[in-house]
Amino acid sequence: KKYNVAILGATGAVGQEFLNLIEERNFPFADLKMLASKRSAGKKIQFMGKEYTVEETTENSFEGVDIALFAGGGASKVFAKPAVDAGAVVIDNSSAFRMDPEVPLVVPEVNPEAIAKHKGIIANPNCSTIIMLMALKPLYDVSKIKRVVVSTYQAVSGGGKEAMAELEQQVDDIVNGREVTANILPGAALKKHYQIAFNLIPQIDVFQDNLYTKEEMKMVNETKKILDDPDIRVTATTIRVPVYRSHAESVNIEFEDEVSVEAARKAIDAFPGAVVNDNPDEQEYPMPLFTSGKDDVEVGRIRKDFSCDNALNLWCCGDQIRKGAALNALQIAEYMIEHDMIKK
Ligand code: 2RA
Repeated sequence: KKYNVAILGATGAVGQEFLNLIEERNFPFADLKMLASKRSAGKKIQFMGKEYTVEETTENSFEGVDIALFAGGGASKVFAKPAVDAGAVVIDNSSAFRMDPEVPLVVPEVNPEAIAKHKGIIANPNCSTIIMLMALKPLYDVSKIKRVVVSTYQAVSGGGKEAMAELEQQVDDIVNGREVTANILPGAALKKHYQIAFNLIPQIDVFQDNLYTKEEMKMVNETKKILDDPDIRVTATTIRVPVYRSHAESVNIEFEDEVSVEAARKAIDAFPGAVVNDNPDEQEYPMPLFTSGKDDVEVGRIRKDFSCDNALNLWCCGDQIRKGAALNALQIAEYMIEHDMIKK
């Protein structure tokens, strides 16, 4: 069977990765529609030997579409219902529907059983949540997790193509002695912007009344929903770092029972989509430069937390655009195809 696919946000970093992965994974598509904002309409995209013209997304863009891959952003709220009404299943990378009780929030390796409950929309979790859960889920199956403390080191790709270009431009300006400008990070719509090159910015998304950012609360709330465990205690600090496209995370985990480093390594290595890269004697550990462009989330620096009973520390890295967004969404579609869950 082949499926008619629409990509909403085809010209962005995640949209481009959808196309890379569709080709790389031989995704069974028949028709392919490239949808974007009015600003991008008319652009040409060469893909698998064919030229596509980007169309402006309208409520009528989804006639005959089986699978609508939404790259993220505000358009999701506007076009999810028209797409579902037209008969498409929407896999949405934006945060619009993630906490909606009617919408499954899915990491296919972690909670695939949630997919069947969908009512037309399936939400892709936030990239930093996906990457963390690829390390947490295999450990959760060894011993129930009571508490997670995570600090993230998030690539500029999370801010989109513009943020990646801004990092590159700032480094170039610094190296060439030119004045540095900042207009994108920590967020284009925010009133203040700061240099990211050779700097760290402790803000991703807007601040809430509880002094956490939306990004930090996404990690807290999404983890509870995906693990279906309202009791798990999570606290997060999310930081923007001058790295191109892999997020890195330092995670402290408290379990109900003692989990040895060996048991943790074994469980993670057996978990599809996660690999252990953890050999201190050989200075081997995950680094964002080397997980970029790869599917797997790498986990290392696994060690006991001596300050707390039944606790471990670990370090994990994963490509934010790939497993953190486009790959996870496409794997949801693949799972649905494998289990004949998509009406043709
Ligand atoms: C970020 N997780 O890293 C957010 C959205 N991609 O900016």
